[in-house]
Amino acid sequence: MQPIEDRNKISTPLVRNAISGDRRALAQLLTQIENGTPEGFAALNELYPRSGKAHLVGITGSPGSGKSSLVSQLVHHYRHLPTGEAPRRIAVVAVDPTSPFSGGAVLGDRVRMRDLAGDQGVFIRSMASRGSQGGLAQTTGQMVQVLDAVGYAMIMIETVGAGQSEVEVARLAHTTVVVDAPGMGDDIQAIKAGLLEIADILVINKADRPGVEAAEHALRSMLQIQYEAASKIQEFPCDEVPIITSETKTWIPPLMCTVAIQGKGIEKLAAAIDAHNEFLHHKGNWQNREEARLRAEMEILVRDALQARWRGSLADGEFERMIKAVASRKLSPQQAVEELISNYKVRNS
Ligand SMILES: Nc1nc2c(ncn2[C@@H]2O[C@H](COP(=O)(O)OP(=O)(O)O)[C@@H](O)[C@H]2O)c(=O)[nH]1
Ligand SMILES: [Mg+2]
Repeated sequence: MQPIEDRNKISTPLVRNAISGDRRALAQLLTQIENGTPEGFAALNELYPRSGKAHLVGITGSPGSGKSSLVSQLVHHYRHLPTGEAPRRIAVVAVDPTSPFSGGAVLGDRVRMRDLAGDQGVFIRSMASRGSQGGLAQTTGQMVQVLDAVGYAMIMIETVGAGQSEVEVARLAHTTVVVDAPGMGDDIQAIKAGLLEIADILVINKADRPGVEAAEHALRSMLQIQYEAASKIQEFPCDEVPIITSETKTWIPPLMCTVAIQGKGIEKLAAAIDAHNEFLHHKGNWQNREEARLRAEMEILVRDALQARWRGSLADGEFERMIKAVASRKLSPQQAVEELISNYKVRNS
C-alpha cells in the first residue's frame, strides 16, 4: 500500500490531465475503466482519495417514463440558476440502452441534448448496459468515482429500473429518484414496489397525460403501506417540497408531478433533490448514507471478484458438465453447486 503522504501525488499523465479539466483525457480514462484495463484500475486507486464530495443522484424507472427528459431539464436548471450562484459542474452517466444520451432519441430530446452538449460544465457519458467488463453496477460505481474525483459536484445516474443490476446501480446513489408515468401498465407494479423501497423522491412524469390521478393514488397507497410504521403520516400532497429543520428526523419520499417536455415541475423537483441533500447533511445522516452506499459497493465488488476467481479456477467445461448433470437429474442444483464450490476451496487452500 502507498504511504499516506504520497496519496495526493498523481503520477499518471492521463489522470493528471483529467483532473485539470481535459475532457478528452477524462473520456479516455472512463473508457479504460469500462474496459477493465490495468491502467484504469491504477487510476481508480490514485483518484479515490479525491472523491467523496459529489452529490450522487440516481434517476430510475421504467423505460419511456421520461428519465432522460427529466435529467436534461434538471441539468439545464442547475446550470442556469437565477440567483447568480456559480453553477455546479454536473456529470451524467446514462446506463440505459434506450437513452437519448446513447442515441435512439426523438428529435425534441436531441435538441435539448444539444443545448447541454455545448456547456463545458456538463459532462455526459452513456454506457451500454451489456458488455462492460466488470459488471454493470461495478463499472458504473467506478465511473462515478472518477467523475467525483475530478470535480463534478453533482452526478446523475440514469438507469432503467428493471432488474437486479439496475437496483444495485440505484443503491450507489445518495439520492434516488424513481420516475413513473400514467398508463405504464399494471405488470410493472411489482417492479415499482421493489423500487419504492429505494426511492427518496417519487416523480409522476407526463402529468399532461390522462391517468395522473390513478398513478398518484397507486403510488400514494404504496408509500402509506411502507411508511405506516414510521410515524402518523398524513396525506402526501403532490409537489410539496419537504422543509428540513433541526427537528426533521425521518425522510418521507415526496411525490412530485412533472411534465418534462414542457419543463413543468422541474424547479420543485430540483428543490426536493436539494432538500434531500440537506437532510443527508443533517445529524450524521450523510455518514450513514455513505457507509450504506459503500457497503453496497463493496458487497458488489467482493461478489464479483469471488465469482471471477471461482470461474477462473474451473477446469474447461466443468460448469457445463454440472449443468448437464443437473438437467438430467443426476444431481440437484444444490449438490452441483456444493461440488463446484468445494473443488474451488481445495484448489485455493
Ligand atoms: N407527453 C409527455 N411526453 C413526455 C414527457 N416526458 C418525456 N416524454 C416523452 O416520452 C418519451 C420517452 O422519454 P425519455 O426521456 O426518453 O424516457 P426514458 O426512457 O425514461 O429516458 C419521449 O418521446 C419524450 O419526449 C412528458 O412529461 N409528457
Ligand atoms: Mg432514457
